[in-house]
Amino acid sequence: MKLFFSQTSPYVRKVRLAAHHLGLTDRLELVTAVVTPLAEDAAVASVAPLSKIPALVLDDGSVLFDSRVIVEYLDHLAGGGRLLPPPSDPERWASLRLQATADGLQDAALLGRYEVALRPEPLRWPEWSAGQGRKVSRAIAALEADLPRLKDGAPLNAMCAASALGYADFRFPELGWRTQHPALGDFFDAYAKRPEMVWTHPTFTG
Ligand SMILES: N[C@@H](CCC(=O)N[C@@H](CS)C(=O)NCC(=O)O)C(=O)O
Repeated sequence: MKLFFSQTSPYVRKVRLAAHHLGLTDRLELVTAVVTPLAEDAAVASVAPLSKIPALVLDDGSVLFDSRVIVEYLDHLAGGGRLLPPPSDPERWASLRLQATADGLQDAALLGRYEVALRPEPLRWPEWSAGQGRKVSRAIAALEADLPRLKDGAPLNAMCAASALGYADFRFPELGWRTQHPALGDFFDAYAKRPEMVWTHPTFTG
């Protein structure tokens, strides 16, 4: 399978963490793609209408995109039920909410990033950026409130949170979120030492 990928994308990182947990890393051929709303990657756009990464091209040529869909597919390939509790377990819905919180943190941080990296300075809108920043802050607080689930819950919980917090650190180190959320900081800093976190760490060249 081909995974359109960038080392800086937190959504891709979540997928790679899941693949590692499931023993599927070797099945993913990483294909580098540089995508922004202003610069599409022709290869990605030709298979995925939104031209976003991650996008996964299966061996039969069909394509899956959106990290949540890809993660579910990988879990299915690995036998199912290894990332999330079953639908009969209320914890499943708590895990999916946690994933939505972490993905939403990434969405807001990415929009904040595009605002400074892509939008011409005269067109920037500080109030809008501040609104994205508030979403990021509330999402981080919500992740800390879910700390027991990050430590002892379904495996996908920590992968989602770690990808999102790693992206916040990478793009907005000045946020200093550990000051207000030291327990979450301790959790993340310990989790970030895992080998799969180290080799999926975002880099400026990725
Ligand atoms: N909901 C999507 C979001 C994916 C996404 O926004 N990826 C970014 C890279 S980090 C992207 O492809 N941006 C290009 C664009 O917005 O055109 C997912 O979970 O996969």
